[in-house]
Amino acid sequence: MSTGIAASELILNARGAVYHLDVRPEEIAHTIITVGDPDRVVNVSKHFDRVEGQFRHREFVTHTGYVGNTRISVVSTGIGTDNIDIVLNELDALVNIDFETRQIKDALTSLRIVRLGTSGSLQEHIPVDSFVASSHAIGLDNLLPYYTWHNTPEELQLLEAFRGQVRLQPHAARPYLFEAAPELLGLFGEGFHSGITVTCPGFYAPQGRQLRGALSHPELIDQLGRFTFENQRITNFEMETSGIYGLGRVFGHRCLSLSAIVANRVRGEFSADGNAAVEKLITTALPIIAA
Ligand code: R1P
Ligand code: URA
Repeated sequence: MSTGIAASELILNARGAVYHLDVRPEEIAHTIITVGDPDRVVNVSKHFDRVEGQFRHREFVTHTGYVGNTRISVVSTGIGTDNIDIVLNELDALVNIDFETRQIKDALTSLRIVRLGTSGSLQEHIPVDSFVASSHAIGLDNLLPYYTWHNTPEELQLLEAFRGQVRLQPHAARPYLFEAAPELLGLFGEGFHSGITVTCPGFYAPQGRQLRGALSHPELIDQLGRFTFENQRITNFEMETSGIYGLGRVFGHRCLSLSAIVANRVRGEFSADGNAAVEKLITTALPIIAA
């Protein structure tokens, strides 16, 4: 029998926990909520009926517990798809690699992963403090090109329309696209706008914000807001969803991203109380995720 995945590739610490998350296989649930902000983890787990474990390493905080009979782990990712690479790989390893033998398991587990995050709206009619469920993610970041994956014909059509209508700078990463898990998206109709979410490789110029650094693509917000294909529009942008949907496809996990809109970039408005909007998103989504 082979020695399995090398110690340099699947890195385990002294307590047998995976390197960045510091979580052991028995400490993670199969329903996962991801949040960007480590301080948001407790704002989710305070609504659990019981918390059975709390883990923290760097920006990765994990609380595992129960809502009713549903075991849930809430994990902070920090900001950006580079962090999503770490979190999604380590979550997958926790359920699909045997840490004793370092072999991939014969029977694979498909996690349910729901992001509860914040986001900027690209449509005038999607105001601050409203919620968006991301039907698709378009990645302007550079994570997924390092993996191999398959797209559906529908995804490729939408991506081609995007590439035709939104002309990025020649040196920008090539955009990629994935849809949400339909069975999760279907749970969040009422009270949620639904649309395409663009994931950006930064918060300022990559989202068209100019403080002192001049923009190479000043028309970006306008072009994203005007994009349309078969009645589908881009609703919002943020910094993780493409990585979650993309690695969800690579590993066979079911993913959905939900956002509280804290900025409206068409109206130039920012939420007066973004924390209250996020709290409302958590209390709206958690019972549905746990049901
Ligand atoms: C930027 O302020 C951060 O907020 C959004 C973006 O995706 C980025 O991570 O999400 P979170 O509030 O979940 O971190
Ligand atoms: N998060 C983002 O990435 N962009 C915004 O405008 C607001 C939150």
